[in-house]
Amino acid sequence: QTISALKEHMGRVIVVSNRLPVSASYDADKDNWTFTMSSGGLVAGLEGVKKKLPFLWIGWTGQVIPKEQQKKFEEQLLAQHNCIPVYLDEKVAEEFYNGFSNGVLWPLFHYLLEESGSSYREHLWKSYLTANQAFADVVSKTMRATDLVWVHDYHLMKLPEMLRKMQPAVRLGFFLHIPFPTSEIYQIIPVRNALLQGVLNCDMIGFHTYDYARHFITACSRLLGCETTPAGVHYEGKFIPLVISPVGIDPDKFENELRTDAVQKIIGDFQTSFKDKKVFLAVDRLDYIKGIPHRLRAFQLMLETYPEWRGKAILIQVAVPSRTEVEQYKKLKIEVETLVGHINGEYGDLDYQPIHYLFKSTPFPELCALYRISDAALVTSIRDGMNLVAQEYIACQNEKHGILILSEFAGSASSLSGAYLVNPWNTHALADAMHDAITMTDEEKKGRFDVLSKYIHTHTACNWGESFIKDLDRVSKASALINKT
Ligand code: GDG
Repeated sequence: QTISALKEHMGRVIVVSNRLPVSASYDADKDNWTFTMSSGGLVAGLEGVKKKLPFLWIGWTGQVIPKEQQKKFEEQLLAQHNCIPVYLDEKVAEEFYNGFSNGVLWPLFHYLLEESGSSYREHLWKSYLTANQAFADVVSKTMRATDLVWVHDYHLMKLPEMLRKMQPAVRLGFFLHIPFPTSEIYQIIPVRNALLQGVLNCDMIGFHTYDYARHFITACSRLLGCETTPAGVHYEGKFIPLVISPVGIDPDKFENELRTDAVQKIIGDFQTSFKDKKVFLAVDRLDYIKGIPHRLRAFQLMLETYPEWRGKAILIQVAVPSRTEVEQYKKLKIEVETLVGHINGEYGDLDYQPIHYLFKSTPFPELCALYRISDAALVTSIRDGMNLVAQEYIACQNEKHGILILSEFAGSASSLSGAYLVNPWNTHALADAMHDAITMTDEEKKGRFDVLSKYIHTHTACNWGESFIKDLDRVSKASALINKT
């Protein structure tokens, strides 16, 4: 069944995520808002669904919109982007977003106990609940009985339960974009039962990998005493199926960009600048889950162990500023910049800088050109739900067949066979992997690349979004029927 056929019986797809996919600016002279669309993985994943089905996106604006401007803001946002805003008061937003979501859940779900354990506070949890209720109120006011509501990620784990109370018949799905940790770790959080009960109010729950789903099932069984099967969880008289659905990218977007004259020119410039060099590339938000210090130390060890690469191998590290107000991110920035300074000071000279470090977002054309010209990508997160950079690198490589060095701890390691898998905590193994990547035979490189390229073209973002919606439609129809009988 094609997704367009769903139109016959269903209303709209309502996507709910913490942030709306647009940022807004106001021109007071013209009393006019302009919106810039952001380009995250979720935006790409929903592209197909948006074109084929009536669609709405509900989320927080991420900025304060003065009361007197809200009416105009809402009208324009709806007309131009099918988006509906959730407003949060500044203190609630800070405690819900920086405090609880990014200060407690994010580190815990990525197995970072030190960063998480000490930051749990009762008032942060209260703000998380207040914010989730604010989302539930907007969704409840907006939705109609035939709509499908698809909630995203760790910021909104209580929303399904709150919405279910207000709209018992709502057809509701949830997708977790980050890892769900083993229950041994998960059970640390004081509100462990409340969070599970929150998402179990959905008709279907999605994860990137089989392991995340397995961990979730174990947590439901051990902590809530639910009956479970490998396919899902029994909760309050209903069976909630889990789906394993690793998100993809839109490879065409990258391939089309690479064909433009502008990008071809940038590629030419980079090739001149980095002539006779082997280029390693890393692209991440500056986040402690991405293993940036581990990677820098391994690069240093490679220069130490294989001195033939001194003067000849460089690492370009794009580190996009992220969550800059959170203490751990400030500390990480200092650690990374100290290491970069140390390695460049130690191994560089007047004609050679080993690490090119950029603390800024790179424009899309430059990003594609960097993916294209580099000999190997380093995706060496210490934990990562999936990681889309790994796939984007492959989409841009083409006949160059560069090597993807990929952490065993990234969700994408489960699907990207063909990648060179490493344990980022093993500095020696990572240093050796770097050396191997730039000395590998063309034949092996091509073999690995062909497998990866086939995968990213068959498991696209668009397929991901469409298949989730189709599955959710099917299971929520079935559960509605069971509930009636
Ligand atoms: C979360 C999970 C999961 C990065 N730097 C620049 C730039 N980017 C773009 C990349 C990519 C995106 O940002 C990053 O996506 P990731 O998947 O790698 O990582 P998270 O932001 O941590 O995302 C993750 C994802 O959700 C989806 O479910 O895969 O595991 O943590 O698209 O291209 N884009 C531009 N300039 C940059 O400098 N233009």
